[in-house]
Amino acid sequence: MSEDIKKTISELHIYEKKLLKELESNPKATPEDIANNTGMDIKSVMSAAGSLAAKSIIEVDKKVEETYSLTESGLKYAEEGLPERKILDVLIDKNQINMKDLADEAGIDKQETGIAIGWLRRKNWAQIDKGVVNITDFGKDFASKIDVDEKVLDYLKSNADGVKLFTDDLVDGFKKLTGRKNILNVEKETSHSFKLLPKGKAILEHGFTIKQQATQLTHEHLKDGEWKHLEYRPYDIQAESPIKFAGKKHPLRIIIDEIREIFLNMGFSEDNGEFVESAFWNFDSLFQPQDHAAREMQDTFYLKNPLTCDLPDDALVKLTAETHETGADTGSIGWQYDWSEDIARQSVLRTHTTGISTKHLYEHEPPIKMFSVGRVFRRETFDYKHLPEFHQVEGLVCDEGISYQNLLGTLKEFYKKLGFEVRFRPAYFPYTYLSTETEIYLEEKESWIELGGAGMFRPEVLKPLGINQPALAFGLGIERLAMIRYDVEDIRMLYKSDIKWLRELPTVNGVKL
Ligand code: FA5
Repeated sequence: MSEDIKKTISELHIYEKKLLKELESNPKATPEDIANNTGMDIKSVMSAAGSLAAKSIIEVDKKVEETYSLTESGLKYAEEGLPERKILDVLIDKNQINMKDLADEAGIDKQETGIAIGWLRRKNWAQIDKGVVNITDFGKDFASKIDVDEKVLDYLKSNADGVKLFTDDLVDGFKKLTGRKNILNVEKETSHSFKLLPKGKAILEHGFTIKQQATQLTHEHLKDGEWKHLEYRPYDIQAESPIKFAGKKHPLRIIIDEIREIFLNMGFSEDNGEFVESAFWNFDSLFQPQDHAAREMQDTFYLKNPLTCDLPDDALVKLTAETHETGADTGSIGWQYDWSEDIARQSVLRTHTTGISTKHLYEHEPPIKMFSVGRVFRRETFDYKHLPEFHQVEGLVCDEGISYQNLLGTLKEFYKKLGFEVRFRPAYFPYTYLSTETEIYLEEKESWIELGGAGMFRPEVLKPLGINQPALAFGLGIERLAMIRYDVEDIRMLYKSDIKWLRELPTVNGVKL
């Protein structure tokens, strides 16, 4: 305890010490007393008190006192009577008044009549029937009686300096008046009082001296040798400080950059495609038959503008058509239907990044090692793992001797570098054989979630493109990786711009602020 107290004392600011000393000699000292006695200004006293309170050395008690007085119109009512009283005075003579004559008869402002009628009813002094105001028996009684709010008006008029407390007989009237606008003035006065806590008492018992201390070493101190004689106040390195949130990349951007770096380090080069693509590259070049379910309007966004896209050169189109129809020289019998150029010309928002792989194969000679990151679009309904617009990373390796083993090895290596352990499951894609899907286990959902599709391109894909070497390819979802990396249960969170979540996310993978 004593060591603790010594440390606390050594870290006290001179103002804190002065305040404590004042409380020692006068436990009831107000901030003003302390300011007067020590020569500190009130702001410094309050800031020292706040700091002592934060260290549980003293307690700061705040009291707000309200003083009520009459506003200008309040005073007018006190002198001339409330508008409902003026009407009542006339009603006592006449028993009833026509609504339209009310202001003139009672000598009140037209704007006041609405409020006055409201109070006449509330006080049960009058009732209104078909535009006529009639006095009640209860109202008649008040000819000689003063209502509770009128008593308070009177009281406030004779206490022009203001009233802090109302006696019991005035409380109801006061409440009634607070319900009316522009009658009462309220002045709030805040006062503070301090109380020594056990820690504060222990500090004073231990005792300390008040000496000017240096908090900073200045150029002058060093130049004139003053630094040798100065006493320095130690820093409290445990003191709380406000959390600063640094500007940073969006979590999706962080993971995309990381993915790019991993593939570049694995010797892949980067290619890019366009969001708007022909159905030819998005589907036909991938041996996806023209009546394939994925090509349906309910799965794919077809564009009006541009309505169609150009097809590549005739030889490729012809070979693709033949392969779809009969299998051409690929060893397959194709899909056995009439292939349509018009369908292939349709423009679509690309549904995956795999069209980039086929285009890349057509435009490059093996050996090829290419990756591409980009947005893809599907007519999906939102749910915790589906978005209509998301990112994929596509990968393609083509060379003599490339095998399915290389595909599994590449994917394993990629996910390992990202910090994920995945499993492979056999799958089907019209353009690959063998095919696989990678999955990861989601603890919260107690289920496996699919991360990406992959496979060896079929001859029906490669041959028309003029490729005779084997090729592996994969298309992996990026948002799903981000979900797991950032422990997000719902994929939509990534696009919500939830500022609290974004601020508190690690700036760099795994490094909390
Ligand atoms: C494809 O897109 C294939 N082109 C992958 C491929 C490439 C197979 C090359 C073979 C060779 P799939 O439709 O399964 O496959 O999508 C791949 C991944 O994208 C999914 O595993 C998932 O991680 C992600 N994904 C798919 N749909 C959505 C969606 N609506 N929202 C978010 N992520 C999605």
